Amino acid sequence: MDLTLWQYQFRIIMLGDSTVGKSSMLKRYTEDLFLETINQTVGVDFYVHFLEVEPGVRIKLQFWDTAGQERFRSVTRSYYRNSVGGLLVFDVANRASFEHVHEWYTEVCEHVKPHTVLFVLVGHKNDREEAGERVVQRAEAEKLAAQLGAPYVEASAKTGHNIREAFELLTRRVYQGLLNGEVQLREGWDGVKSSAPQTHQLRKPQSSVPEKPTDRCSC
Ligand SMILES: Nc1nc2c(ncn2[C@@H]2O[C@H](COP(=O)(O)OP(=O)(O)OP(=O)(O)O)[C@@H](O)[C@H]2O)c(=O)[nH]1
Ligand SMILES: [Mg+2]
Repeated sequence: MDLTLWQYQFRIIMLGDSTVGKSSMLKRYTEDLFLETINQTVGVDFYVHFLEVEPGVRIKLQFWDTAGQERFRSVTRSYYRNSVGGLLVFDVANRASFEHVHEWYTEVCEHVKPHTVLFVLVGHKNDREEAGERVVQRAEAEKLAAQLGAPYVEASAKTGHNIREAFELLTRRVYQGLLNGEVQLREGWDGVKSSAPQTHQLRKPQSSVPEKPTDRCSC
């Protein structure tokens, strides 16, 4: 099988304060690597990964890894519009990063109108709980996720816990959105691309996740 073949391309954006571990999550997911010392992202970095969401349906995931630092905001903003999915990341041992999640969410929603972005909220670095460093409790994160209409996952790039699950949850959410019409292919919008728009028919997935009312972007 030609590994470069894909039926759909999804553009996914990584969002959250500097040092919450966005680049580390992508490194773990795409290369299964973790670096204790990793350069802060300057502007935006780019990663690619392929995922088969059901037999015969291969998705090319294009990740925009944005810099969390405020001084890069004008650059990173220009990537919001052509994203179909966003991972909203905070560090469970950094309360400020949790408090800023709503700002990241609002900022993206305002810039993508009339499109919508589907989100997953990630409580990252949950390995820090063992050292007694957790300051954001799961219950409050779940409450925020429900307000944002996003599923919540706790993960760690350091241990690898739930990293694949977080990315796949978002990918499947977008794919499900394509099947049920919540996400649509549009001229002049690069959030989702199809390799064969005229011929490929969207099929029902073999096991579809039932949509909850909270699974919708509320912006
Ligand atoms: N304990 C722990 N540390 C982590 C984890 N993931 C990343 N780190 C560390 O956190 C620091 C910041 O990680 P980055 O991946 O660069 O964070 P970022 O969100 O990409 O930061 P910006 O590029 O500035 O926006 C690095 O020292 C990583 O080694 C994790 O799961 N657990
Ligand atoms: Mg980074």
